[in-house]
Amino acid sequence: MERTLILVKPDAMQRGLAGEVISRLERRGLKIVGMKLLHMDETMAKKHYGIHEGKPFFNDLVEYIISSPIIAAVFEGTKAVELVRNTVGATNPLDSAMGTIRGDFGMEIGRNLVHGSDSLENAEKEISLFFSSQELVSYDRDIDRWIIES
Ligand code: IDP
Ligand code: MG
Repeated sequence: MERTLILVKPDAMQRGLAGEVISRLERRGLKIVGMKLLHMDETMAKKHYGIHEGKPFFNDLVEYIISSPIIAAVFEGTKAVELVRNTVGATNPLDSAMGTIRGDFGMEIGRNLVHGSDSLENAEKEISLFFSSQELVSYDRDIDRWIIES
C-alpha cells in the first residue's frame, strides 16, 4: 500500500474548494492517514519545491504557496501516487482532462489548486517534511474490502 502527499493549495483554500478536493480523493477510495491546516513559511516552501529552484517560475511559485493557509494530507491506497496524480490532472489546467480536479476547476498553471507527489521516493520525502511519524495514523476501514480486492 502506498502513501502520498497532497496539498490543497492557497487558491483552492481561498475559493472554498478544500472539501471538493479532499472529497474527490476520498471517493476514489483513498484513505486519509494524516491531515493538517498550516501556513507554510518561505523556508519550508523552498524545501518542498527545491527541485524547481532556478526555474523562471520558482519565485512566483514560492510566493503562491505561502500566500494563504493550506491543507496538507497524506492519502493511502493501492498505487496511491499515480492514482492521486490522475485524479489531480496535468500540471497545466489547459491540458488537464475534464473530470480531473485541475481540468474541472483550473484556468492557469500558476493557480492549479492542488499538489500531489510525483513518485514514491518524493512522496516519502514530502510526507516527512510535513508530518512526524506520530501524526500519521494506521487504521482499518470496514469498507476497504469493497475497494481493495486483497
Ligand atoms: P506538478 O504540480 O503537476 O507536479 P511541477 O512541474 O512539479 O508540477 O511544478 C510544480 C508547480 O509549479 C506546479 O503545480 C505549478 O503550480 C507551478 N508551475 C510549474 N510550471 C509552471 C510554469 O511554467 N509557470 C508557472 N507555474 C508553474
Ligand atoms: Mg511536481
